[in-house]
Amino acid sequence: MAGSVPIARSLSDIYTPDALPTQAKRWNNLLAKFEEVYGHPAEFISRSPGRVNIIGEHIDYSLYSVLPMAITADALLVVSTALTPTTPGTFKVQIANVQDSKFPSREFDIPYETVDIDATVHEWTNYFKSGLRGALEHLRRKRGADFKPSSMKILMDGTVPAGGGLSSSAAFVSASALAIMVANGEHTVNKTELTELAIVSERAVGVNSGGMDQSASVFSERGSALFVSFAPSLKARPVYFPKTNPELTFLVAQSFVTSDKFVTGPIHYNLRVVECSLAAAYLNAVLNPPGTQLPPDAAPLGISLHGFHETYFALREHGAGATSSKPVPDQLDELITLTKQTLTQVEGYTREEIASVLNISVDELNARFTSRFPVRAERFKLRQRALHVFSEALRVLKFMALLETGPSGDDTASYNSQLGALLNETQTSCRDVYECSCEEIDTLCAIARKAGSYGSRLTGAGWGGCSVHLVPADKVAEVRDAWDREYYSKLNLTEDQKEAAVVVSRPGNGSAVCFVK
Ligand code: NG1
Ligand code: MG
Repeated sequence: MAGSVPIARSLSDIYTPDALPTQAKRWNNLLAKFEEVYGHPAEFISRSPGRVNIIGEHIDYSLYSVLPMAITADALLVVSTALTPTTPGTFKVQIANVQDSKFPSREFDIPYETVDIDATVHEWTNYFKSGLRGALEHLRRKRGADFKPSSMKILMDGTVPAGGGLSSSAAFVSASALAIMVANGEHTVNKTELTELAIVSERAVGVNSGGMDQSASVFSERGSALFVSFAPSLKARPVYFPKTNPELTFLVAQSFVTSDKFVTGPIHYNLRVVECSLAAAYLNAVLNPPGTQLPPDAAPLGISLHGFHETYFALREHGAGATSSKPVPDQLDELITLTKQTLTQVEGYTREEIASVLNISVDELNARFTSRFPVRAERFKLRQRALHVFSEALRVLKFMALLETGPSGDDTASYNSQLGALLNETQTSCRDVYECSCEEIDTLCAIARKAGSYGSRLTGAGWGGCSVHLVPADKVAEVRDAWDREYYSKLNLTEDQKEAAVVVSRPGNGSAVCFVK
């Protein structure tokens, strides 16, 4: 059914041909391991992939559109429901991981009504539990308050590197939510519903994330990138890259700097989300006449406390901008100009300064903006964060326009350079304005550009993790060699790490369910 998560009949429905031999071996091992651990065969496997983001960084939580694509690496949950709960009023979950030394097995008796998640401890099963919580809330709304969830035995295998910017977390949460739906008899799972519940659930682990990763994980289609928009509601559509000569490839290169949002959230990721919300609220307070200002929770999916997008809608209708007929790129240009005029303090703003413009007390500001996801900062760089968001949203639109027009005539080299230049501008903005890059990523980008990459940048949250590079097929070997020589040989990498350091990323399929015959 269109719009629902596909039920795969064979592995070739899920993976690209080049990945099949490795995946077939992995799936057989997994099914055998399930029998070994639980003593009987599994019923089904739920699958959700990681993603690489091509362009549109740190703007999803401000509800601007992004362009990611799914990768082959994924989270698999092998499941059976042949398990009887032992405590009245609860159901049972047994969960094991193929990497059991790193992720030990757990068993939970969970009350029908609530799933407790302790976001203060770093525990691998919290990602499962957050998918569980979201899926059960969804099922309870659908089936009624006396719904009794099914018990489950699970074996998990994740191949997306954790903390590597390829979104292992969203793959795990989406695959978990999907597994829970199927285990409870929902074989037709709506992609939009699954994505929305995965987005909201993942915040239970303590990161105030946007919706790009879950959308990419659920909706992606082989051979295409995915244009995801969040406002006024979640929409995703495949986008194809035009044929060029030489052909374009995306290389994904690990920096091996692990950035864990769970640990660094208060000074990195969650702080950026707060800075964006504060900047939106500040612009709204200054630019929109009193009486037209927005309620603090106006954004869909609860994504942003106070989205730029809504600020702009209010602006268009009542305020300084009042330009409703302008096309979106012009609106963004206008927001850039207004930001430069309004948010003039380069050194940032204190809580007191912001509270006084919003006409609230500092306590109220803290309660409204920094209580659910705590942050640590003396000053909030509202100007820089807003400027990154608007310019990045604009770059996504320019990139899309280039993809839609395609190259003119045979001159694909200059076309490729234009695409690449936008990626390079993103990296500069992430590094200097949003301050979410790191030296190692900057180095990887510089090496790649010198060896023939058209455009190189961080992908995902940043502060480490992965980088993505738009490289013509005939320069791939050169770029790889340069990284080996100038970057990887200087790290103390294991053979496995060397093997996984660089991948040619082919856009893959999104979530799927596969029943075991
Ligand atoms: P990573 O850390 O790469 O999973 C995060 C967010 C995205 C988005 C990007 C930055 C989660 C689940 N994902 O990705 O929503 O904001 O950073 O563009 O936190
Ligand atoms: Mg993540």
